[in-house]
Amino acid sequence: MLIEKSLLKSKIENQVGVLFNKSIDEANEFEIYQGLSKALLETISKNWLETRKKYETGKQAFYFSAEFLMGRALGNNLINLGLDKEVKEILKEIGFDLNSVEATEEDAGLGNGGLGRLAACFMDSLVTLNLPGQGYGIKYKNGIFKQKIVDGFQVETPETWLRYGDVWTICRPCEEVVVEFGDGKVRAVPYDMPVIGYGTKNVNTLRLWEAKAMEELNLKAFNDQDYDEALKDVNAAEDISRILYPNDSTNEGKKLRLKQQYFFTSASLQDIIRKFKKIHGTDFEKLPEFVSIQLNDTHPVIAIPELMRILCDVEGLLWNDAWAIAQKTFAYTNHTILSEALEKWWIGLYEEVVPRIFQITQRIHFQFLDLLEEKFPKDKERRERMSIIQGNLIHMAWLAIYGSFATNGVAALHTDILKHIELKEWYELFPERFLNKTNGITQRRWLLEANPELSKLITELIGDKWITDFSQMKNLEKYVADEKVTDRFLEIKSEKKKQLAQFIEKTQGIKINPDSIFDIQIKRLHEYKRQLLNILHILDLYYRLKENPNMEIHPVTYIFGAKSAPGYMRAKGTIRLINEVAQIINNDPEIKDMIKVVFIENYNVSSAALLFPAADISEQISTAGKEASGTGNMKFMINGALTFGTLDGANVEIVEEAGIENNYIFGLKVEDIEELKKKGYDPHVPYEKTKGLKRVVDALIDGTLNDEGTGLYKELYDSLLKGASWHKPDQYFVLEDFEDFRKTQEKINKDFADRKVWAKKAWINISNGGKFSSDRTIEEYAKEIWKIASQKI
Ligand code: 26W
Repeated sequence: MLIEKSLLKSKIENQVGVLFNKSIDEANEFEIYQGLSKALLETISKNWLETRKKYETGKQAFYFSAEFLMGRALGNNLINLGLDKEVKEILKEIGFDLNSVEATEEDAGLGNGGLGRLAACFMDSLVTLNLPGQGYGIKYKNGIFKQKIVDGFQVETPETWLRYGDVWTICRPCEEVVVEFGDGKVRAVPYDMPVIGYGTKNVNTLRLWEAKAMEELNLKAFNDQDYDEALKDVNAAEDISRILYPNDSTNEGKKLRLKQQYFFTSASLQDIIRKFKKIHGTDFEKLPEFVSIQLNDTHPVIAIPELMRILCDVEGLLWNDAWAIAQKTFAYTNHTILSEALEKWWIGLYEEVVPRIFQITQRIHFQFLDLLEEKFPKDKERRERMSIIQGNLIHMAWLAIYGSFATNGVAALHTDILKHIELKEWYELFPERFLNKTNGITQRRWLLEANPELSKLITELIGDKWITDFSQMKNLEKYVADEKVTDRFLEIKSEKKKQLAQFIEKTQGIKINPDSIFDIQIKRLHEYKRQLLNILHILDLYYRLKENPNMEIHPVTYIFGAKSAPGYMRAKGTIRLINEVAQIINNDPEIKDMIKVVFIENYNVSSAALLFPAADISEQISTAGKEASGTGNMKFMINGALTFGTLDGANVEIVEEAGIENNYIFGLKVEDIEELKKKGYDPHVPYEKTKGLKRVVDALIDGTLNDEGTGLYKELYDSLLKGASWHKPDQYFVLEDFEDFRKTQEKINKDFADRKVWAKKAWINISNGGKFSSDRTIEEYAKEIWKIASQKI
């Protein structure tokens, strides 16, 4: 064991004393949380240091990401350290409940959605596999906003996880660096967060940078009593790490965002180079032998010209030598094909913010044009399509592919679409650079921690190896015909549903029936994810029940959780719509609780941990071709929910593993959509001919529903039937897919009644989830991209 129980207990007492000058009986839950966390930090501190030393001399991978959606640390760390039972007992002895203590921790919400949470799962897998891998990101003072629902509308309020500091991070002033912008310099101060692995002594590091002004105060202005002026530079510098951009769908092209990107990538590279030089001197050709840098989407791609700057301007290398090094050091992951999300920077802004980097980017651009000319002489159109700088815009994805040795998509279908459609010409040019790395999730947080009841059953049946080797899950499959086992699964599911129902009643005052079907859609709100399709269907079901009160259905609870980008009006309109429909249905006595609709306020990592285990149905209904992978789909699957979805992203691989007959697949496929587009899609056709569809679509504008004069519902209506200057009507095929959606929902509703058959399907899904561990994903990155091997301390 890592530490004796009695010793840990005294450490906690001691830390509460040091931090708050209180005795245990005076402390409150939050103070216990902090004292306990510091005691754990103390306990792992030697191992952390030893891990760092061990990694120093060999090859390391660095994950550059603008987002790390870590959620809470305490519960996860306790489980990974194997101390959860002991600590529960210790806290009980001193009069505290571990769950309540854990609940006082704020989520570290340093991410928007899938991309940020993936980075967090990767951190967990890297350390559990003892791999020398470190994360680099930004220590945002405010993470993703807190969502309040007021009269059905989303209202954003600031998130303040750092209000009382963060006990888990430690500051390292001696490793501070300076980052230079066109308009001056700022200090980048590193904060390290330990990443604790399961069943290993290794402790990895997530390094987050905080921006600080060169001078803490302009004293002269202060003495002249000009207080605004005195703090002007301080605020301007600190603005850089003040807030996470709450957007995961459109490239905003904002100056501050570009500053953030350059800030953390420059600081991280300076850090890496300094450490490299300490061991290897100025032998920079060796850099790719010791360093691999993964660029998490285009957000950190400015690192490529920045490394060129460091190697050429600071270290004095020749351009061509530096370029060869850079290209062998970087690898790039693409997470989306939505063109509005592909980052392009206006050259005027880029030049103003980072003038030297602009010159370097231009040189890379011209060098690339030479390469194109060589490979495709006189092909002017190709050159125009593939130029890194096009007109006034710098294409960061193009820069990424050219400046790296590997480009990967995040699910098989997604990578195929990149290779053969979106990035076709790039694939033609560099076929060897394109790879697939299907995403995964950590079973430690999403099964072991989130669903201890199911975890216990699994361990009883197949032992506990699955916790670090998820392919073991396949051994569960032989119990599919064992009704004692599948009945226990049903009991556990029912227990998790009760727990969620309690949470919903406590936090939102809505009573739901734990015996109803829990049909859950939780993810960022976006048109392509089609929450609108889901809610229109619910409204249709409601109308049909009103018309025909004798209609036989199994009671069903539809649960949504989603944040919308603050400026994304259609997404906000959809949230309002869901809440209004919920109001209508939940308060209609005629419905007699046959349907309930719940919108979970402020969906985040912590509430996700309650939602996934309680689901019967996992809604994964994006327009085919649009969801790069999805990772929520995997969290549902391993908790025994059946996928109701389109053949999109990783859904394809989920049904490949678990069988299409054990899930519910509906709707247009990628090829169908291509064909329909060619033929010419007119949404008025399904609107008119699909029974009941017109009624629910018209409800948006005929006075049935009321958006308080905001025009939000009219906007939704128009998006479906009129289109807009930038898109055709119903670009996400909501109306075309409606009929099949409804038919498949009806089938689900019928099938649910046969509990035994349903349990078998769920069990087969659980047994075949092995592929979707981020351990598997990380092993692939480690072997095929980073070329790193485990280094156990
Ligand atoms: C520039 C604004 C912006 C910010 C973030 C645009 C796009 C993004 C991300 C690409 C959004 C994102 O989270 N993408 C998701 O990445 C997951 C992890 O690979 C995938 O599972 C999801 O399908 C993908 O939408």
